[in-house]
Amino acid sequence: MAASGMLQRRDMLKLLTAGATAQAMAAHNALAAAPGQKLNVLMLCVDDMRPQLGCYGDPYAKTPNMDKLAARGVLFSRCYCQQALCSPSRTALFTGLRPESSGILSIGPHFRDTLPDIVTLPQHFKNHGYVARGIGKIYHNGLDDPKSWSAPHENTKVSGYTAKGQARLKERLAEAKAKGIDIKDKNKAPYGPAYEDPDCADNELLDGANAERAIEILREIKDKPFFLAVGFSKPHIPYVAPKKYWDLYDPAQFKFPDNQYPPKGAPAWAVQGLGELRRYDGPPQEDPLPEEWKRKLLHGYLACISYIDALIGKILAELDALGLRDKTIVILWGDNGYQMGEHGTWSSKHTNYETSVRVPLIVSVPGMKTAGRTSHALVEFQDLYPSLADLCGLSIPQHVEGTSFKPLLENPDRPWKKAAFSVYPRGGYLGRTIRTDRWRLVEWRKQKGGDPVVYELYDHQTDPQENVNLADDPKYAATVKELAAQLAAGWKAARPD
Ligand SMILES: [Ca+2]
Repeated sequence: MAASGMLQRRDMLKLLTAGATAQAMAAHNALAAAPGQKLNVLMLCVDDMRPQLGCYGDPYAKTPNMDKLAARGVLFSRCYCQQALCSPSRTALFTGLRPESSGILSIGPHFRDTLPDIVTLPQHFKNHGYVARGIGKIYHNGLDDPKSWSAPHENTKVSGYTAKGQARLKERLAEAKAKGIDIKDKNKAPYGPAYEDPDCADNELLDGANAERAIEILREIKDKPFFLAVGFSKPHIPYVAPKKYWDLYDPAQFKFPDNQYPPKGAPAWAVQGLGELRRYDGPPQEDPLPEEWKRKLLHGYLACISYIDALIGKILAELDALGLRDKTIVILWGDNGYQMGEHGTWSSKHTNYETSVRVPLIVSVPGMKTAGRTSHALVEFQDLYPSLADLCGLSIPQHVEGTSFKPLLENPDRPWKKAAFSVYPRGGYLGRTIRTDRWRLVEWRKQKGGDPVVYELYDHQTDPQENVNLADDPKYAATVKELAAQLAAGWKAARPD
């Protein structure tokens, strides 16, 4: 009997009773390291990169290196972050606690303020004899966690702007100050240019410089078991990438989403406006956003994605050159989804909709027999901690609120979780959302003062763009009730059987 893929339990029993123990166990442990060998982890963390990649079927994105990684791994088509905002999303991933459990539902405070002894994902590896290193944006900027790392987290001192961009930012801050605006207030200070397309080398901008340093770190730690996290700050706006990546695209060809309006029947506060975008220098204040700006923003976003793709290519080439690929799990993710026109908003996340919470996730494990496959199972960022621990033979700490998806890497089509969960606080409400195979329900409860509870319901079978809220249609009352109960029952009740 061929031992390809994950054996079914009954096949396993058959083999065991037939005395073919060794063969069965070898197949069962297909994703385990060889005895005495520890698998390394290379984690590639990309800021605000939605699943707009070639390997996700995007018609524009030029991402040959990430596509190649997908061909060597399993691509998850329905992975959800737990909150569409950098710090809460990353905190959930790295602490193993969902945003409501950690209390981190905004950029600050630091999780150590309330969870001083929590063991983070890199720290767990460090505690098990790994060298845990981080460079670039891993935790949110300014909220690093020294306990996570074996050596201090690094970030090269290179700007994300060119000298011209930096000068323009300074100028805007001085103008704001002169107008009496408190520029130390993070909610009021203006930002720099929305985009730049300098004719420069990759390493003249922050991410390129960090990628070079990441390669040096790889060389330093190559002989020890390592957990290396490399964080990229693009394609988060401002869209600054070397010109050669802009030149990969013809913006005249771009077609925009046909749902540039809020979902019909959605509460007014549920959709993000253009306020954040308009703090950058460039985009006009008037509505609607002019067509040329829409083209410019998508052009810049894609240029940045291609820039990061090239840097990831360099790091993976080094992994190969050092002979580490066969000993290293490579995992790539974007920390939240993004709207580029969907629901009428641009260059933003900050919602409970599919466009904000669905994220790219690719996992490549040495020796996997499922390389190049896609899993459509529902998985969550909460699952990364237990999955990586499981794949490397480490225990899974009790506090971790997720499920190892190792079985999906062995059989991407197997039945899996019943639901994924995310949250977002908006307009004085806390919006909690559940995504099942077919539905998305959002339940909005006032953060202060109780009632009323407001629902949104979207049917992905007929409305994959989430354009029509069905919650108030009496025909769907039973569905709302059922999903609300499932939401209340939470993640434990949604675990795979
Ligand atoms: Ca982000």
